[in-house]
Amino acid sequence: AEPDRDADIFETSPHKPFSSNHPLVSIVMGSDSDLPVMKPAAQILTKFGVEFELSIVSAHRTAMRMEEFAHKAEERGVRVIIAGAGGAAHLPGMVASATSLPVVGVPVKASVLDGVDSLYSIVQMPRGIPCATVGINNSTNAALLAVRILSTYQPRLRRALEDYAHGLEDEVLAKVGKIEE
Ligand code: RP5
Repeated sequence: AEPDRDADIFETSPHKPFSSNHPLVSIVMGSDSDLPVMKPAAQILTKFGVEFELSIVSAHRTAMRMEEFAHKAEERGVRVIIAGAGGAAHLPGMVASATSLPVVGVPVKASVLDGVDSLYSIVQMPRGIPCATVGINNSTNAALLAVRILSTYQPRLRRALEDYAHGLEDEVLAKVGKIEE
């Protein structure tokens, strides 16, 4: 199927394609074809009331934009970067090398290798420059990890994470109840 390339999510910004003037989390991806995979991260951050921005930053097609983005993120108030990319997915590691902010990489299943190429590219960052890595296409977990990082200094988020976990528990228990009926 044709990837979902709808750009609504990019269109809410005063200085497009960013979507918040005071983002704590920056979601970047190598291509608009990554958007369907990265959208759940935006949904999680919205649910938790965390301001974020979302944009396309390609490590190889827009190398200078990537450098500038990574260098300026901290002074703009960003606290966590979520970076998704497919194929030879160097974006998260390259961004991590140009900032000391925590970077969470999302391996995007974008190629003939089922996303294993992206996973290995991100998780195998050489010693010295860490890049947290979530499962293939799991931008939900990337956003939840970003919320956990922010919750270290925002007690409101800690409570919200506890509620979220209880919600997951309730969902499973409700299913157990149905099976046993
Ligand atoms: C990577 O190449 C992107 O992150 C994307 O996952 C993949 C394919 O990009 P497009 O050819 O769809 O633009 O840089």
